Amino acid sequence: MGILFFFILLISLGLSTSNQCSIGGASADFINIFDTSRGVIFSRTTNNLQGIASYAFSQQLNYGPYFSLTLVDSHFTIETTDAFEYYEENETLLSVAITATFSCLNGPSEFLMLIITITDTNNNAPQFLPSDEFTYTVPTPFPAGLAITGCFDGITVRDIDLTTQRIDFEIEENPYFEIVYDEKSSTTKREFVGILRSTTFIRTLLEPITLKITATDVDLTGDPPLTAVATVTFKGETTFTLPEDPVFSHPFYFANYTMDHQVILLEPISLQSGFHKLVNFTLHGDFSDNFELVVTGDQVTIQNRIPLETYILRETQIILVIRADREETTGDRATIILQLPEGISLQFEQSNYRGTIKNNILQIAVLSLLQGYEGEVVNTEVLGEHSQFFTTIE
Ligand SMILES: [Ca+2]
Ligand SMILES: [Ca+2]
Repeated sequence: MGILFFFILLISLGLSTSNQCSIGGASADFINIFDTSRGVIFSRTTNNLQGIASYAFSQQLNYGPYFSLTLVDSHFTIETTDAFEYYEENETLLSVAITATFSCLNGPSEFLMLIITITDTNNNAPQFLPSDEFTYTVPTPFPAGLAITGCFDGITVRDIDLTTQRIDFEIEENPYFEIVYDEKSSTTKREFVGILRSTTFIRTLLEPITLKITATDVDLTGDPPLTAVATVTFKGETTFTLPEDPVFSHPFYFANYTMDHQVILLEPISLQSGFHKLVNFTLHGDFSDNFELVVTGDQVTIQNRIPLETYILRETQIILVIRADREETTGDRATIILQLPEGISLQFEQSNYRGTIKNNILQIAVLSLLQGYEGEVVNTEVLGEHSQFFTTIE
């Protein structure tokens, strides 16, 4: 349940049984305590010691003293001081050494060394610095995979436990951002830096987004991990916002083409988003030159510019494509299905022609076609009971 924190006190007593000056036991010792230990951590019965002449702690300590040494009524005792409450706050050493010099009732001074090893427990939760609320401005458009927090402005978490190895960061599920532990930036002891990165290209952030982030400690104590929670708010920098992509309200539009060359859309063409006066609508397709677009407000209609030729009208339908484009957008396209009128059939000007035969010559009016002959090769044929006696001349 923790990491040992060695605190060795070696007493070089130079004991001589002749002068009977000793602290009892070995001249060097190891003491194992927990970071949560308080009070007496070492006690020995001594013989003929007059007092503690001096003592010193490891020179690498920042503050202290964290332990007090006393010799009362032949009892040598070491106990924690009030400062030990803040040992993990101020120190990083996993063990501390004490050397002490004792004066004897008879004879020369004696020496002692003790090494205290402290077992770390996970008694400190991670803490976001300087507070648990962060705000970042995202200069949109922002590319994917770059740090929102920049090189020197990561999210710092402090966990003062002696054996904390790193911090596992997590962020609330969202489509834009992730957070990862950045070992390179974590150069201060006990402080761990997380960086926020974009996971996708961010075109705009119209509204601020606030997400929960967590920091969970990873240490060598074997104790359950502790987690701290903070919030981070992302605000878009609107001065560089890209225009919104135009998007048609439907992928397909249907229209009828009438015999008198009118185009009747079943519903007007419009954008469901991204409408702006700078959006440019264009028509594409094999017969796009026959038509033109008319933009009125946020609606687009289509009208005939050059009548479709007859041979085209024999088709059932033709396909046109309309595009909506604007600079710095990807644009959009929709398909217009233009239903053509029924095929135009051949029709004579008259349904009946009457002629006479005089001197074996047929006298009859010219047989003219009323419709359906434009651009077509028309074949004629004479049918009937005496058809073998007649033929047509174009
Ligand atoms: Ca901790
Ligand atoms: Ca601890």
